[in-house]
Amino acid sequence: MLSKSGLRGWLARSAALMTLWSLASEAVAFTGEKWNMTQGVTAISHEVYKLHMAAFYVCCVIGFIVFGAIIYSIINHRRSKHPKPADFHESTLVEIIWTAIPFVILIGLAIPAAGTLIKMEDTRNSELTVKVTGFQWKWQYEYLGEGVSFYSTLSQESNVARQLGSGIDVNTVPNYLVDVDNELVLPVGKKIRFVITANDVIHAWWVPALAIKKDAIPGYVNEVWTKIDVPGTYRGVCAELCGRDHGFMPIVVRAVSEAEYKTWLEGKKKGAGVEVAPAAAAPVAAPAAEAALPVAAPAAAKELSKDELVAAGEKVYTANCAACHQATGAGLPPNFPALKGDKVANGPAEGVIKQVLNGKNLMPPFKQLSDQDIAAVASYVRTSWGNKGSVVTAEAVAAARK
Ligand code: HEC
Ligand SMILES: [Cu+2]
Repeated sequence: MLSKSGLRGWLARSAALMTLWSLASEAVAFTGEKWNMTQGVTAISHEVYKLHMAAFYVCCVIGFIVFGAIIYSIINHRRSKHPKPADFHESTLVEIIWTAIPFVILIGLAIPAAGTLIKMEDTRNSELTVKVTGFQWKWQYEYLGEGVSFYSTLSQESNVARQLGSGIDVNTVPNYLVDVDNELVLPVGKKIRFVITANDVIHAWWVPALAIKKDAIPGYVNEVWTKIDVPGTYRGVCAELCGRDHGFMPIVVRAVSEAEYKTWLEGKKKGAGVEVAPAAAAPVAAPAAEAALPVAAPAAAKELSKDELVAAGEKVYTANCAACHQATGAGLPPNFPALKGDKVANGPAEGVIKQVLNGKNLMPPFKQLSDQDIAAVASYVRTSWGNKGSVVTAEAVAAARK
């Protein structure tokens, strides 16, 4: 039969054990897929994951020992048990031990981490280089030596839904805010080098599945590399607070087989500068069969009807202009003028082309857009919301660039 105080002690000890047990199981549950860092799809990302888990378990053990000692002391050295506290102090031995142990732990963690860091920095012998440039607020990808370069902006669907008062339930938008118009397509099993920079402010290119998070700094070129093992779509975001639309410049990497990548790259080259719908690049048509067909003229050379031009322009507008001038063309006065009924939009075509190519004050230049896209967006703003301007041709834009 337990005495009253014996029972109390027993209860307290059980409570302490239960607390520790629940903490420990919490920690183990934490390592589950849902909450934990993901393992990623590259050898490096697996190493990073292992480092993360090693550090995590070291923390668990330390936590267990430290909290165990605290709880043990609270229970066993409480005042009701020891009304007169011990009054020892200073112990050289204890101080040496509690300095040496953390030192050993830190070195033990630093050695494997340094090994992985050195591997991450080694961009030698890459088979393909992609230049990544951060813009406010989009990414540009340039396949060096291939003549392929394009911008990757927030998908239209997300962009429309995110506008104030869009009335769209964002839960119905697939991949809301983590989807783009043009994905970065990469081959699996190849060492790919990225050179990362920015055109305006500091951004950071972050794709967790590849264990890459690298600052994109104007005037500097940072290097990093990857070799993706598993085909798939991997999403990331800009990881450096880069201004108002920082949250709206996601990254989508689509890793495909070597053959698929080649087909896609060829498709991009044919459409040089013009957006190629992913369907055109999909590996449905075997390359051989495609070669037998007459080569389609690049989309840029195709004459668009006025309606097609304006429809294309609306897309360019939503992606590039609506943030400031608003989807309704009403702008956000006083800083961002309305284009509805605006004298520049309704004036000579030249004026709009120049405005878009060169920007002005708070408006950035958009010369990175293709002639076709600028012609389309200029036509759109000149003919929408009751504006009475003329449509603009790609030739007029090309002429204005000179
Ligand atoms: C970052 C915000 C921003 C974006 C994005 C932007 N603009 Fe502007 N835009 C401005 C500002 C600010 C002005 C006024 C410039 C000034 O005169 O100081 C302006 C002026 C204009 C004007 C002349 C209007 C007037 O009365 O001065 C046109 C036309 C125009 N923008 C078209 C566009 C088009 C087309 C796009 C997309 C390709 C675009 N803008 C994207 C901020 C922006
Ligand atoms: Cu950014």
